[in-house]
Amino acid sequence: MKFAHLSDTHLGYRQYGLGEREKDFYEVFEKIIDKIIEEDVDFVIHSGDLFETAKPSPNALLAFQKGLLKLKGAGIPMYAVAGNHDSLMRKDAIPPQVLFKKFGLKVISPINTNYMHENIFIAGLPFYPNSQNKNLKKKLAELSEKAANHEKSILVLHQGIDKYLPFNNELEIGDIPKNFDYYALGHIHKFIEDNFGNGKLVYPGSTEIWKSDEVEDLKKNGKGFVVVDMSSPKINIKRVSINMPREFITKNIDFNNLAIEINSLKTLIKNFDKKPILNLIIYNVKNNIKDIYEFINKELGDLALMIKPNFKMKEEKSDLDIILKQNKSLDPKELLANKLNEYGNKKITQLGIELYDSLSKDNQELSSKLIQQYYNKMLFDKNEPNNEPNTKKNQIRFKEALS
Ligand SMILES: [Mn+2]
Repeated sequence: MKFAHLSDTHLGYRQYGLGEREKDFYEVFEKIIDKIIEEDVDFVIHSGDLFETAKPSPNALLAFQKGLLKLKGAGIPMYAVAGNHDSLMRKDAIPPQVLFKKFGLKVISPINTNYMHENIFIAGLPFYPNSQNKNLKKKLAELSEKAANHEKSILVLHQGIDKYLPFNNELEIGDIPKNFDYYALGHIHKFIEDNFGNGKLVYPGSTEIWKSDEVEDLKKNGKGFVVVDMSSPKINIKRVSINMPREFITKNIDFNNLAIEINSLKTLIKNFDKKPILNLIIYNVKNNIKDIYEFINKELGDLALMIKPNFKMKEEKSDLDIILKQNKSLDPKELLANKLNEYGNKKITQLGIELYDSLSKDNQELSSKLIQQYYNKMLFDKNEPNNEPNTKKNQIRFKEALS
């Protein structure tokens, strides 16, 4: 018994507002369906975020309908849960997946939590937000109990788990029941394969680059789906990668070599089938962003679908950098003294150091005494006792002293 597991296809996503990117997502989905049929599997599991939104456009719905009917023609049914993208977080709302029941889609929902595919128990739940955590755990316990009656079982979920997603997760790894054989997960967009419970836990990842930080995962694992073979007790997982329709290129460019680097990029991309997305990080930039922007656009504008430039200014050295360079010491008292010396007034330096000492010991009484003494010495004659700092005369003298 073999099945294909995919997730996070995000049909209808118009990345950067570009129709071309929307089509890329459809193209990848079509390729995946063809590949699944080639793999001659018995059924397919989709772990959510089938669509980008809970109200997909007719184009997105048609792209899915086309793929689903192709599978149906090949005698391959599909089981699916809704993800956070294709659910409306509202009571009694139904996900767009429901539209395809008549086309043979087996929707796994809180009402229809489980199916039998021959001897395999397939159970699951749609995405539950954090606020529904208790409910989710209760439902998981119920499914685990049901699975105990079956020899082979699959749990389908669209959730973040702390072990793989440290922030923004809804479940801890300990919350997942251990008696399933395969955990068909969705939500995390990179490919994850782990041992868990009796068997394997897999996030196939998104099928296209949904966010530019997924490029790294694409390079490492490829984008695509997995084929799971459950015929023998030891589960076998095969990763199937799909060629992406379009390249994402990230390049760091030193402004001092701008012309050369842009030219080499131009040579690289000019024969691409589809215009790439360019992520350009240009560093050592002075105050000429507008000129650089215009230059890049003139050179590459026609060859790229989108250019995302990121300008990094040439760094100005801070005071602290200078002090640290001059003094290799990190002793705060020494650094303070060096800084105060810049005023060229020994008395100020001395006051600063004395205040540093007294305030380090939280001796506020001594500190105010030191300040009082300093200003008395600086502002008033010794012959003029009982000076009150707030008299008008004193304020004027104070200003003169500072100017
Ligand atoms: Mn997703």
